[in-house]
Amino acid sequence: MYTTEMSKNVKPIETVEDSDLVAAFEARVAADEFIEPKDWMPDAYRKTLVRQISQHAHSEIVGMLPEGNWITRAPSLRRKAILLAKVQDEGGHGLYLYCAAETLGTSREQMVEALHSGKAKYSTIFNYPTLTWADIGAIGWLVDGAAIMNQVPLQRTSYGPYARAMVRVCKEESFHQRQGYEIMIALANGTADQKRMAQDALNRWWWPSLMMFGPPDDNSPNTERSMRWRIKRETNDELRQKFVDISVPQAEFLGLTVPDADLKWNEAKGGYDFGEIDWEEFYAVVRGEGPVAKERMKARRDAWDDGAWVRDAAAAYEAKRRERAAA
Ligand code: FAQ
Repeated sequence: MYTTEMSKNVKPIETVEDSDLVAAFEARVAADEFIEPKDWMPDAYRKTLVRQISQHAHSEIVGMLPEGNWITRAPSLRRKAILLAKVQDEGGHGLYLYCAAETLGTSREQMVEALHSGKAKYSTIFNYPTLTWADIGAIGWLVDGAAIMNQVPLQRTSYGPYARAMVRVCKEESFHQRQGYEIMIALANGTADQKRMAQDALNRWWWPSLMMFGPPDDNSPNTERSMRWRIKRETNDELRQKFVDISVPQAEFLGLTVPDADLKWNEAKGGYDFGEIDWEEFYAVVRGEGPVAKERMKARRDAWDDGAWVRDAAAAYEAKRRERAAA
């Protein structure tokens, strides 16, 4: 995998980089200053950011597929217009994020190539199929809900361009979450069949949504360093717990049942205890064995190939423009 290969090349910063520069960098991070593209930064910080931001960008772009698939089948003009706008927003998020990663010295072509060759990751959640209209509600409610939980702290991530991209992304994600929850409200209060559909979607999306936050902290190789460098501001488990605590009352309001027999309010911790996540499933999906992983990658590769003429035309236009300017 592209990101793992990169991290294999990470040299121990204390031994290979000027310790004064590292100390000055760490002091700036500790003082909550933003690090900007032209500032000195440890090689491992740059690589971690490229890994995380490019993975995030790929997730937004691949994430357009499960919902894009429903635009032509949305049940009304209003729902169609909203879904179209949402899917376009996700495309925009991918573009801001690719731009943020490019400021670290990697090209968009390199990132896209890493995705298409299977070396780069994207979120596990987008490897599950959208079987019914209720899945569009569940994605907005739970997937965008989980994305917001993870991304609100990223507005304060230590790398300036990533933090600033996140401010706009979070505003849009918040609309996405509401539109999904509103679909769920309509279905949960609709006919018995519609309510069953909503419950079925919750049953299928609940556990994969919890997996979006990544492996448990004690099995998360990147968390410790990313927390120290304030790339991540909260750990995977902290965010997952917050997500459960917010989402369970929302499910209750809908009159739906969270598919977890072990779910129980824990007064002492002020949060819910919940059942064990199927980590084998998570790692299988990370390895590219998700239910619709092949279909997702094929769609992305085909879109890239189909767009070749646009890239060629843009490059030819730019070459002519430069020729004219030089003449
Ligand atoms: N899927 O050491 P950690 C969205 C990998 S956006 C796949 O804990 P880290 C919007 C991880 O890369 C959703 N791989 O890693 C939307 C690492 O492998 P590596 C995306 C995963 O980076 C909504 C290894 O496991 N959001 O949904 C996953 O410290 C609706 C070990 O993990 C972001 O990307 C996973 N779920 O923490 C769009 C947010 N989890 O690279 C359309 C930014 C972990 O070392 C429709 N990213 N891995 O080989 C982050 O916050 C972090 O990167 C985490 C992972 C929390 C995802």
